[in-house]
Amino acid sequence: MGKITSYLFFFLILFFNDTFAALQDSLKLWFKHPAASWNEALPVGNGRLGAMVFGGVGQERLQLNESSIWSKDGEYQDKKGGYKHVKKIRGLLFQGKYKEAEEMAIEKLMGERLPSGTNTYQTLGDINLQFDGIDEYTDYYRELNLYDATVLTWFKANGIWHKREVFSSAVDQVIVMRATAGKPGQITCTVGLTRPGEGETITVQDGMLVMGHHLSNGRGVKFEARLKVLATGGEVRVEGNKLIVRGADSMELRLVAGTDYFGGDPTKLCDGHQNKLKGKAYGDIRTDHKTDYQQYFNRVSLELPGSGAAGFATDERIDAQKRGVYDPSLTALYFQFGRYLLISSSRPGTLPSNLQGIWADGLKPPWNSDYHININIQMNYWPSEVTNLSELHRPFLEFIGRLRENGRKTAKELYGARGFTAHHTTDAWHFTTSFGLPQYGLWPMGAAWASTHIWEHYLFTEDVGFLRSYGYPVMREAALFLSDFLVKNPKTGKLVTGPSMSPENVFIAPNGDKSSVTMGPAMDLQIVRHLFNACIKASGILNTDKAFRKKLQSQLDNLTPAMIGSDGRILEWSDGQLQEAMPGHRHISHLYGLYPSNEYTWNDSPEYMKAAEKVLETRLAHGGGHTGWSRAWMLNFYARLMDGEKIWENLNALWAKSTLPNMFDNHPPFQIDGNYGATAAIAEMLLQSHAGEVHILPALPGALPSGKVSGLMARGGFEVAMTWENGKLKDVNIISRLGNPVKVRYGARVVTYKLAKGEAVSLDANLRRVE
Ligand code: FUC
Repeated sequence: MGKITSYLFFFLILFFNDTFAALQDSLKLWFKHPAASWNEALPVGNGRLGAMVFGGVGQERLQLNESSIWSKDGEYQDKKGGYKHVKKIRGLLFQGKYKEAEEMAIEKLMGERLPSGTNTYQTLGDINLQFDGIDEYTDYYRELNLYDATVLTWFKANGIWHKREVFSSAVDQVIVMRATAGKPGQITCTVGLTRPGEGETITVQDGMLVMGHHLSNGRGVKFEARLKVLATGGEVRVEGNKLIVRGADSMELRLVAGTDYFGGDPTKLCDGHQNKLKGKAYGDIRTDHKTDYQQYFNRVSLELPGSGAAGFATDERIDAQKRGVYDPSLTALYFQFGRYLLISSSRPGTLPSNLQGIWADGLKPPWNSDYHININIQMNYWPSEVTNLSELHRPFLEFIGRLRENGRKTAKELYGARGFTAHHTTDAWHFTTSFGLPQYGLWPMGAAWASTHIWEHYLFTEDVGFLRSYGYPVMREAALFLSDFLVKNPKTGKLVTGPSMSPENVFIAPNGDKSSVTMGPAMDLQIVRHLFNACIKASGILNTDKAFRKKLQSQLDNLTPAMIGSDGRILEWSDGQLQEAMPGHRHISHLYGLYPSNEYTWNDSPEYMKAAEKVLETRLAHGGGHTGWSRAWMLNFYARLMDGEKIWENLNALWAKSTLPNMFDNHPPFQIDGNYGATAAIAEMLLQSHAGEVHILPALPGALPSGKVSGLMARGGFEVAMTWENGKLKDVNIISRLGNPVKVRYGARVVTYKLAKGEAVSLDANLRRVE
């Protein structure tokens, strides 16, 4: 549909159906039909308990998750005595004998999974509802309201309105659904609880549906879920392992769950949740949920006016992107949806947001819905600080520390090194070894990259207590591994990592052999610089570890620099003779120094910025950015390159090619990292702070000429609000949350203001103070 037709359609809807008009809002995902598949269902979550709500009419399904439901069928084992072979493998690599080295690395370093089963995140099960007498319906509408984190379904059946609300409360640790109708006695429903696995027990106890299971024959997680059904009017009775509600005025479902993952007893945990809920009215649960959720969500608002597309259902808007329909306010919706997903899948004390957040169907979701740490889980947390959700970063930061126990053993056994290491992926059981194919598995940099998140968290919060008691010790151990792992390249005398690889790419050696394992890939060296510099600064702040600091500095001084090839691109592998086997590869690892690190800036290293631009051009020319997360990473690169037009182009491509009807990112299949990565990029387009300045509107696309944002955070603890018009800054307000002076940049203009803790400064377009 063209732009003009789109507007016409919008006005027609307004004119003929003001019901829709009343419901439409810029912060709602809404649809005119029930979800036909999981990718159309809508997510709710409290960081731990999640549900995908289908919005069915006669039949409704809530697919449930609990973030610690993990099987444990295999145990990953470090290859014994791997360290004895590292020197030989390095020697072969330095001689350019890549194939030989890789074969030896497979044999001597890559671990095994014993027994061969895979550990995986799994569904908790389904709530199945069969409503009587309401198969025919009209006036259907469903929405996910990002203001109050609630999914609403409503429709008319037999001339009577039906309304259903679903949310997941962090305060009460419960998923609630309430069904009401426009007339008393209209709700008759069979309620079931099911799970696709084998061996679950589903019983009725004290009038509740109770499901329990101990996964992997007692080796995995043990869980219990309880579903209570309350009805006003009518009756509730038990039939087999189902509950039947008959002729009720309203019906309420309350689902609680507990697992032994963090050491508790599932039954007692369920008791605790239920006791807390006893006597608590629906309205109070809902109000508490809303208040709790909004303390996070309301911190940031983003308005991007300019299209009438908010009058279209969300799936129609996403579909319209395939035809290039101009829809600027989709940016704000996508951005706030990303924040919603983080608030709903990562709360203090939970496991981190996994490859699918917490929303995964079945017993074997893609990639086990695990914690890939060669880009994916890091990307999940890119928006956490800048979009003012710093506390929600913690589950990831704490998870990194829990990798230490295994990671120390892996460091020692495989590389003869101190400290801790982890490879490309891990799971809820925190394995750290190298396994699978070298193309992805032989990369000991996962813990190091993840540990830089602790430093980024510090830069935004300056929480010295956290840095001292937890953050620095973790970062230090990750750096200690790298410090031991670095080795001198005999040809150059400079230090490199290795054996390692550039995630998950393949090169062609001069003799035509294809392989992945090498010494000193660019990304490794950029991670070393990021983490070592962070440790040097952190140990200085904490006034500790002088000798270690010196050691890191001397290693940094001697590290192989990132190199630019003869064609003007940053080299992905230090050996300039290696050719790319897949020039459009989805990983763009060698630009780590551009984002998420801050090694390259236009002011300090324009030659690297240009070389990074060239890398992106080539990747895109060969089909790069084809997975959602890859495209989202490109958005962040272009934000750092300050190229607003490329951001807009790639944002449109993300929606057109990699976004599912429910706005979930599409790898394909669904993978949540792209949602988070693009959310971070939208923030980076408006505000950056990695170069010692609070940079206002560094990469605004021409397609977003006017807008308003508040609540974005900058390093140093600055909260920033601003408006812009006709592509130019109008005004900006900066609050110094930590009492730091602010150095603010807009275009070429840079001004510094001294500010007390909590003090705000309002500036005009020339960065002059206004009262
Ligand atoms: C990385 C990527 C894949 C996928 C997987 C979960 O290894 O290379 O594309 O996203 O993680």
